[in-house]
Amino acid sequence: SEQERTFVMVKPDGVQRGLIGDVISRFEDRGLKLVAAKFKQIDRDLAEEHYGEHEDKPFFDGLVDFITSGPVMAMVWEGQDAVRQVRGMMGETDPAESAPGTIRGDLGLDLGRNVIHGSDHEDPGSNEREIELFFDDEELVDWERVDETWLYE
Ligand code: YYY
Ligand code: MG
Repeated sequence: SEQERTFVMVKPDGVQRGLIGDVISRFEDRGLKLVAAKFKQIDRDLAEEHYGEHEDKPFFDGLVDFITSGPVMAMVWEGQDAVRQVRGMMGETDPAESAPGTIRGDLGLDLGRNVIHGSDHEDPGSNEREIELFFDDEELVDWERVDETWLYE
């Protein structure tokens, strides 16, 4: 299967709770490669564009309030089938429905405070769109992990 890139962000609840390191460790341990990272405060315009698919939903305003309520850790991770693999590691949208062992299943309890965002494998192109929204091309770093020959056949 293909090498691909996915957009991930530790949300304000995860930052405030000191969970950035835990989330990064899970992706590093899995063998995914960090390609870009940016700790930033999202403004309302960016939040509304990022979550544009949900603009008609009843939870939209609360979601924008939440995601702009404190800094986030925005990242790009690369690997084989990365979009779907990261979604699997995240668990379900609702932490209460997420299996233990997943990020949301281990680190959260409430739907509106679910610690992490990841591009949706059921929305093809969302990864590229989200990466472009948060990062300039020159911020994406081209490098090789020393263990790549041991991670892939
Ligand atoms: O991609 P994912 O984050 O798993 O869920 P989405 O359906 O894209 O919703 C985005 C975001 O909105 C979700 O992480 C929590 C919040 N949300 C909510 O507060 N209430 C809902 N009923 C659905 C989603
Ligand atoms: Mg989504």
